[in-house]
Amino acid sequence: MLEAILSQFSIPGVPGKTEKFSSGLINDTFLCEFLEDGRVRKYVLQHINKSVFKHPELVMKNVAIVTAHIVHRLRAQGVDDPEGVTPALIAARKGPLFHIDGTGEYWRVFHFIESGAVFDTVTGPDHAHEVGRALGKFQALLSDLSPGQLSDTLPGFHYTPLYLKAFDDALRSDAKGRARDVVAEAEFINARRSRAPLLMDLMNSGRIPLRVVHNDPKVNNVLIHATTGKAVCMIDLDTVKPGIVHFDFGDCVRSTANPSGEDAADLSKVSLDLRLYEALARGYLSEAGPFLTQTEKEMLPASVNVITFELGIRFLTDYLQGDRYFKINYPAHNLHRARVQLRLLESIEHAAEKMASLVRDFSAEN
Ligand code: GN1
Ligand code: MG
Repeated sequence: MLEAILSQFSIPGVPGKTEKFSSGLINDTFLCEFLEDGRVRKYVLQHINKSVFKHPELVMKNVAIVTAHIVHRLRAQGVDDPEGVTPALIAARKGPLFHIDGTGEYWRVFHFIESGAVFDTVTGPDHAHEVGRALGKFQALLSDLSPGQLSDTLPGFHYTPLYLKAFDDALRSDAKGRARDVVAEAEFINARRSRAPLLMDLMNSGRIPLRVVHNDPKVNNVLIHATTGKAVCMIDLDTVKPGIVHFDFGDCVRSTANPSGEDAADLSKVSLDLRLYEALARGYLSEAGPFLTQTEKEMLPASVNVITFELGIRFLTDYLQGDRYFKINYPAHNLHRARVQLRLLESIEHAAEKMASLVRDFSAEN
């Protein structure tokens, strides 16, 4: 079946091995080999999850605009082979850049970036620095792309109050009889409700600009060069759309500066590692510092708190609703994921002052 789908794309050579690839929680991804002139070339085939992305054709349009813009900018900067260092789409034989199969499902193919590796957890401060640098560079490359050119493919995606409302509703209706499992977590969330609108209010206040942002820059959405350890690029661009840089910074830190990861086996070991945070923030501001406004910089540390709170609520709500959104590997997976984020949030609260002072220092340097 996958071979029939691959045949719909303009890929030279003869198809070979195809295997499941990536640990993403939303789309299905495959790594596909093709034999071309005696050489094996690899491609990434992806199926778009339509229950999350309701308008896949708009997602594809956004991805096409953003990847083309980055390729163009890199070429202008003297990079010879931009397709080798940033995601680039392969044309479909009939349609534009994607294929719709007989059942209405959407597929697309990217060039595989040979030099890159992904990690589900951070390996140390150098890695964190590179993750931050990749995010800053990504935003910088897109800082001259007008957000109005992109569609809002996930309305309300980082509107924390909406997630809080969905959580309240799920808890009240308790459709799966799981509310009794989340009593302590619900209390923890309740005590922090007032912070939910912080980023929304900032975005709507007009005090900071709307930009093109990634929206999902977790640690395994950053490609790292397998031998040099340097950042190659950001991947997983489906969520790219207009937003504020805080959605990105907050998500990147909550994912990268938690060394035990989203699936941490031991909850008591979950915490924000300030050394990793420092390295990430330094890397990020070395690239993003020059184009960010003062207010944007000042609000960066608070975004970590809100986005971690948000993801904790999202996982917990999905658990209450019967795991409809995030892929799971075992029944209470989303409950455990929520507990990890909420535990992480506690440690972020304790580190707030130090986090703010580090960003002030790096902002002064850039
Ligand atoms: C999802 O697709 P993936 O695994 O990169 C999710 C993010 C979450 C993340 C948590 C479209 O990202 O918002 O932060 O899981 N993406 C979407 O691991 O909901
Ligand atoms: Mg991903």
